Amino acid sequence: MTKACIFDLDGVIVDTAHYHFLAWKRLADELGIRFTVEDNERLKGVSRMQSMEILLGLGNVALSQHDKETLANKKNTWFVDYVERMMPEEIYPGVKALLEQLRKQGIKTGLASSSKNAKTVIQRLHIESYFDVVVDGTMVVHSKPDPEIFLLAASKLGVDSKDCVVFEDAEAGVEAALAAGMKCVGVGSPVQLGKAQRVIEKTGQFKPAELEQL
Ligand code: B16
Ligand code: MG
Repeated sequence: MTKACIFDLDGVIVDTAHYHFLAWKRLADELGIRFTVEDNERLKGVSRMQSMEILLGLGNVALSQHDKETLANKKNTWFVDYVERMMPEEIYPGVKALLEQLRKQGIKTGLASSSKNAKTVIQRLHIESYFDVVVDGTMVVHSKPDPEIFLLAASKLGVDSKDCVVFEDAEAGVEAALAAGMKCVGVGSPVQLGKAQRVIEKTGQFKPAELEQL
């Protein structure tokens, strides 16, 4: 029986995934690396420094650790610029209603984002109070597809993995949820997220009654 729903942030609650893409694209252009929307799928859900490595790998570019960190920080300042201009209305339609319905039914809600900017994003959206627990990229060592972030969220919620359902837009995130022994609803394309128990187009279209059919 589902006792908790754990939500990814970027691409599930709000389209910050697009802001990450724009910031990485700007860096790729500066470095002369060809970087497409398809390439960006591999960056979803993984940490900032792992994303940096994937981007450099695409261009066969080798840099020192210091230079990689400098460039990743630069990308982050561009991403944070987007986040600071975000409006609360940017939350995906139906997400707040879903969170409210889940809680009314006694189901706990958690947020588990690889992003070190997750707290700022949910503050901008005014949705901190909708989650019983928030776990972000500052609190884990291993990023998705490692299950650490979801296991930490479940332990903070006091719920067994088998009773948790994760909502994820990234292939790495679906893998992490399954590795944690949880069920997963993929949000996006079945091409990337086919391993999830169910794939939906938009988070807001999901109904709590569907949890028991997973
Ligand atoms: P930051 P999520 C992830 O967030 C993004 O999907 C991923 O593209 C990004 O690299 C990662 O956060 C780290 O973000 O640079 O802000 O720390 O999808 O797990 O909510
Ligand atoms: Mg995501």
